Amino acid sequence: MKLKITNVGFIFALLVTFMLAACGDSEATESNSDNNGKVNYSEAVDHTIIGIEPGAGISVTTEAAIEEYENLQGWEVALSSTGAMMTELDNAIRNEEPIVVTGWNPHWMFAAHPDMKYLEDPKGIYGGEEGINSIARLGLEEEKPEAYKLIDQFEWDVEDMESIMFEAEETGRDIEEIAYEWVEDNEDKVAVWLEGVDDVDGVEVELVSTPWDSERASSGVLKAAMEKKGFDVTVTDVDVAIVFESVATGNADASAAAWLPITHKEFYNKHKDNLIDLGPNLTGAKIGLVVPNYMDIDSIEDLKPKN
Ligand code: PBE
Repeated sequence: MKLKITNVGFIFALLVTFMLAACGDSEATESNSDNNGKVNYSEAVDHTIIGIEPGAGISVTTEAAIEEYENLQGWEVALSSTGAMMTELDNAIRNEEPIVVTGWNPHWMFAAHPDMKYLEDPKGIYGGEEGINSIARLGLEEEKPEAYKLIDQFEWDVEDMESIMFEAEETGRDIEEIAYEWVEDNEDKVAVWLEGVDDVDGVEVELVSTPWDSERASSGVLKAAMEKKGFDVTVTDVDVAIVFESVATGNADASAAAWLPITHKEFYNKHKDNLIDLGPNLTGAKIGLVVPNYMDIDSIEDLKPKN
């Protein structure tokens, strides 16, 4: 008898411990549970995707995704800046909280947080493999053939671009400065871009680019390579819409910042008859919705509508 009471007491104590643990676990988990007892991540993130700058291609694409996926009914994308998104991502991951962000490669976000995944995109809204293309204005080939040739021959790899982005992120130094050094340190690769291009004497070239690290790196190396041949290169960072518009109107000579076929599709389609697509200067880029691995979902379709 005595033994039995002791057992009951012990079990009771265990139960209390479990109950306390369960309560302390998190109120959010409990109130966000659906019928299966699984966490409803959609409620937990307030049906909001954390995005970047309003002018970005990935922001436009995410608005399209919200339209196209029925299960994203009532969702919103919070647009602010890449820096703000990275801060929210850092905080969420530090606290193991759910978060859905707009993500892309090349970028250092996956180096900073390797335990993240792209959500599957069965409707293909974000596309598969993206390229970063160079585009030129009509008439550039005739008017500045050496510039056109060099820009057309500019091509490098994801790893090259990332090495510059990572170094800038780690050291806090200017991407443009590191891009110059990269050109000095990678003579063989740069020689291919310069092949058959005659020296010029201060021919001015206006490049337009976007303010993301990836494009600051590519425009930086292209500028440094062109300067080796005697070009006088200006790089101006503008919104994606202005990149396409200024090349199409001839206000800029060229850009190495066109993410295609998906990310900048809208801007490209609007202006494609008035510019020359020189094809990819980099292949193997990617965009999509990204979540930390501790979120137990795999697909955009696993998210739940707001109702
Ligand atoms: N990005 C990075 C940009 C282009 C470079 C994917 C954030 C975008 O337009 O979405």
